[in-house]
Amino acid sequence: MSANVYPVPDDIAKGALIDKAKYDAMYKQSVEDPEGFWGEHGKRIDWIKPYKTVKNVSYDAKDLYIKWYEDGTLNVAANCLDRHLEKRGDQTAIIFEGDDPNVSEHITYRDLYERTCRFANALKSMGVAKGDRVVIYLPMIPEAAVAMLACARIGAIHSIVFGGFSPEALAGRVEDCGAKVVITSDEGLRGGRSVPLKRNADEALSHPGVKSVEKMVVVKHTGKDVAWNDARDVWYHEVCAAASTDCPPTEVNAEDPLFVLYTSGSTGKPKGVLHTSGGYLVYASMTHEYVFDYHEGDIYWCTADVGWVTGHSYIVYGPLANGATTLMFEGVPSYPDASRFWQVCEKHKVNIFYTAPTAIRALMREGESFVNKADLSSLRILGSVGEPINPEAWEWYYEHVGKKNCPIVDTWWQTETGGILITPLPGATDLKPGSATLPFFGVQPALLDNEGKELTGATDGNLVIKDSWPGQMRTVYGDHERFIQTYFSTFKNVYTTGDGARRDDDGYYWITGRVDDVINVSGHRMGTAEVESALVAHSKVAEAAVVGVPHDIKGQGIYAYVTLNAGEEPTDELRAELVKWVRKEIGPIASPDFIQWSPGLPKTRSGKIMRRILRKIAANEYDQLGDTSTLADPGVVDDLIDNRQNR
Ligand code: 6R9
Repeated sequence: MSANVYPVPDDIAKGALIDKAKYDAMYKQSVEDPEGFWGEHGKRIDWIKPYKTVKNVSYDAKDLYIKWYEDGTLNVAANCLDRHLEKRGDQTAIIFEGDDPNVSEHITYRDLYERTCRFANALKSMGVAKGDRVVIYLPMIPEAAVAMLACARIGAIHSIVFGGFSPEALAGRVEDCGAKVVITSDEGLRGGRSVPLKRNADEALSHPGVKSVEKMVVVKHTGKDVAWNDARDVWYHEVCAAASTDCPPTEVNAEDPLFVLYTSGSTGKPKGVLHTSGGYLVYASMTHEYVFDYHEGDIYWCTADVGWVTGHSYIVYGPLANGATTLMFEGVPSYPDASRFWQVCEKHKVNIFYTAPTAIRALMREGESFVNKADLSSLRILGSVGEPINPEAWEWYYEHVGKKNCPIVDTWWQTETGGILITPLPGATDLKPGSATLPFFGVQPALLDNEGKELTGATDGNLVIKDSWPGQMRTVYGDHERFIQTYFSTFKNVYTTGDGARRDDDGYYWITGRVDDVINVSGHRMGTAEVESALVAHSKVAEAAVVGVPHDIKGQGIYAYVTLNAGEEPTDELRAELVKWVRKEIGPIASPDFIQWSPGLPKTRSGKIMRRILRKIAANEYDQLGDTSTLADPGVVDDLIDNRQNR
């Protein structure tokens, strides 16, 4: 745990939407009177038929239901577009920044509205109706947002598959949700290299299990020649040109599905996480406004991909519902060089910047000179999401990117939660590097022991949420039983997050990682994140991943994979030095038993380290690695096996 505390800066507190007193009062109301609180805040979006019932929830595994605003009706796209036209039709809704630094485009709310209406009509003409599933397999281009909003406009359910996924992964998802239409592009572009999306989609649709797809819509992006199936394929620009810009929004019920998003669990095939319309939009827009202290006119940039939940809630739905200007970036942080993020911040005068710890560590490794090249004076708020941010990376982000005057909101949440649950609010929360701090309004975290007993005070335990919030997932698509089993069976009458956390004396939460990543060394519980954080705090270490390894005496030993900073020599002396260092940082109990030099770590395409693979290699069970198809670079695995330490 880092000892540093960063109080709310005075100028931020003064201008912020929520200060300390307001946070306390609103939080109190939100948990004492959820109906009153969410009844009031539900009005932040436009309803066609206003709701009378706010909340109707039972967490009882035998009779489970989660409903918010259940008798209200609305249209999500109309909330993101139509209602802004009068006041901000000419304001930029989306800034597109291409992979190529010379390509960018401003799209106004009116333009986005018209594009969405045209494409919605085009989808209708292909027979897509309310409740039908549409798979979106696109790069980070404005058409991805248009496609999402067009589905929402006609009540169709979108399911985005990240453009980095393989044909196999795409096929599995298309089959599971029974999509009628797949939307893709000729190619994607990332870091100057093209990705054959249309070819992948063709291959996916040729899988024998995929029988539901009637049409494939193809966006011409790079202009590359692609194979064509006349009976099935249509060009996006052609169907849009033929369609009208007049498309009345379809009225949907608050509990009608908005999207399905597949996410991997600890077991089995990916789950289709289903989110509905009303509660999700209320929660995404409200968290976007308060967590990022969003003010009218701010330029907001979330670097996620729309293929992940962060892109859904915090590139598209939250910001657009709030009438914000949201930046969509097609490229990668390292292209053309490691200053790209900062160049983009300067170019578009970004005020709010939201990214992932893995990106920060990678850029930190390249040194400050890349940050210092850019004018970052427009930045006001920084954010982090996706994994625990180690204090070392936090401090670097704070000092070199934020110049010590931008609060960092470390936002903890999950695909399942729809929006941010535990987070600082810039004007209300003193920061501690590495802590996601305090719950958002309406969120009641609790820590349970393994028997399900609630723990009080400063302690660590299984992180659960005691009551529902409007953005919560409603079911696993096509498998409600799995939903109940996964989230409501381990512990009774709570939502089980699968994460562990520690609460400190100030009531701050420190996420320690997935509970299956907790290791037990001689009867002492230790979060792998804690050891990683210690290793990364060493000046020669760029990144570290720690797993438990079977140990005859201790039960579990500690196995560390370490990536050194560019130019550092991997020597036995340095190994010994790192062991000493960790003993010093945490204590002898945390001494790594093995340190393996690893030039690369196995990561998913969203940047999460796949510890399952690291555990198998450490345990010498590298013949049982399981599915490695979701790895960004499967090649790193061979190197790790060749150089394993525990032979
Ligand atoms: C939004 C997102 C969810 C898992 C979650 C946790 C980890 C996310 C975090 C964090 C510590 C944070 N996680 N944010 N851990 N601090 N600020 O990432 O969704 O892809 O479903 O991942 O990511 O372990 O359970 P998702």
